[in-house]
Amino acid sequence: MNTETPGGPKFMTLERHIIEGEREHEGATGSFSSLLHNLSLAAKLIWREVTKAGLVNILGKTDRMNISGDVIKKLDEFADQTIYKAMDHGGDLCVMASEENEDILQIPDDYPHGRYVLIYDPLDGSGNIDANVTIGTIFSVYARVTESGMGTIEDVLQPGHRQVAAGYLLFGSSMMFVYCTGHGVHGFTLDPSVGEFILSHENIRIPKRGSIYSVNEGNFDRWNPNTQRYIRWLKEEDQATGRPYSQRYIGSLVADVHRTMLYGGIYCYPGDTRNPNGKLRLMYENNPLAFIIENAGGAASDGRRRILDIKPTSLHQRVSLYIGSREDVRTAEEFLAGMR
Ligand code: AHM
Ligand code: MG
Repeated sequence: MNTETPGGPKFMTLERHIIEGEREHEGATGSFSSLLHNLSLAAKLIWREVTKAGLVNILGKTDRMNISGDVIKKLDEFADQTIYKAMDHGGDLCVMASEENEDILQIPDDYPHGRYVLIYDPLDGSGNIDANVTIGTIFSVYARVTESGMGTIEDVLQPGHRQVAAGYLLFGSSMMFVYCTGHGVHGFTLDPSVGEFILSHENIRIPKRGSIYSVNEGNFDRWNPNTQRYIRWLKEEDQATGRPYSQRYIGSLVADVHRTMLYGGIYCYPGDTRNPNGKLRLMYENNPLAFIIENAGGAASDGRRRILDIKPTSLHQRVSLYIGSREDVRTAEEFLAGMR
């Protein structure tokens, strides 16, 4: 999409971008656009709460645990419920799944059931909330595989390459809505004075190789020797290959991957002796971010397979993640295969 006009750059809002994208698809019904529109409303509602978090004592832990055993904080619940409520009535979805819920989430009987499936991590990096560090929401959209009526687990458990869209919201020093429908990755920044997302990062491309690695190195002793050798290699001095790499780790996956996409390099969450498949969830975290990074020219792997080719077996399945610049991910795979 060209944003230049004789009078200067177009004023490209998210709304306009979505509608212009829809016009490029013959036979589009508007359902997909309405889905993205409702998500952008949820984004603003969550951002409003996030900015007030320290003021209204919304923080603090509830005694409920999520399916992965983490204590859920109240802001997670708010984000979870807000997304569900913003999306349940539009007639665009047949089923949803949220990282905070054990089972799939049905659309209420009294609302129409649509063609799409929404999978989301309502508030990723929530361990960072109390420290006012960037957190985010990750989402993934598929077309249903069943014919009609209520969606099923079969509609949800599709491999990542079948995503029709993915994106994330970033609650940082500004609020961003980044999304991809398979035609480039585009980032919009919220202008709070008018309440609109404005195109700020058009067609993001990740560098082929970077000089930053991002991993929780506190787990070093739990990694297998190949993983350890790879991380050690990144830290060795060698001017010819641009090493040592710098290390950055926010501890919010969505923020670490966003930085990796803009600056290049690699984010890793390897399997270890405690979590053989790592910590991150295929459906809620790895697949949507892999779809985005691949569309930005990067790569995402579990160490030996392309993330988007993995056939999911369960809703909360965990998979190791190596994501970022194409050449960095290839180097990681070579180390993990014992080739280097
Ligand atoms: P969550 O906050 O949705 O539970 O996601 C898991 C988070 C990721 O955002 C982050 O990258 C990772 O857990 C950090 O884990 P660790 O503390 O083991 O480094
Ligand atoms: Mg998460």
